Amino acid sequence: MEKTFLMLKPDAVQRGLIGEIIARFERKGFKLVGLKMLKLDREMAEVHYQEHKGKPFFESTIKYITSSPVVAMVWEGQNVIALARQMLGTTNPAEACPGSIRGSYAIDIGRNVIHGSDSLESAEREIKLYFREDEILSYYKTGEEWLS
Ligand code: D4T
Repeated sequence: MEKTFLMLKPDAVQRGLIGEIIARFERKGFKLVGLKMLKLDREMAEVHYQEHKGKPFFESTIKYITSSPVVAMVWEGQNVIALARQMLGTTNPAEACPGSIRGSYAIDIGRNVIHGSDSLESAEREIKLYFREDEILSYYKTGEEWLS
């Protein structure tokens, strides 16, 4: 089954949005298979955002993402990578659909509350970056037979 990496950013933690955002993915029908809270150091943040090194927003993004704890998660489900990105909304909350997570809870591109892998390749890379294999669980979740 497909897996994706989602991360609640420092503003989501500080603004008390952890439960509300996790609930959206639970209600959608996805399965939480990995969860940890951590504070990123600069090295880890630079690896996470390596594709943006040298861009004008790189430094501010690193400062923001390392400013406070984050919640790192692995979610599992049919087509979860693309569907989770839809649920997140566009990178810039100013353009995100009002019902999406960024459209509901964020205003500024530099404080967009959540990260989600944008492809199978990045999901695999990001899951490996944050989780050891034994930290990702495989289990039956009640009701999953009603999802497809
Ligand atoms: P992340 O990776 O944080 O989930 O965001 P996205 O996948 O939706 O978007 P991204 O990689 O293009 O951007 C990474 C991160 O940089 C911030 N950013 C981005 C910014 O402050 N200004 C900008 O112009 C862009 C493009 C927001 C997200």
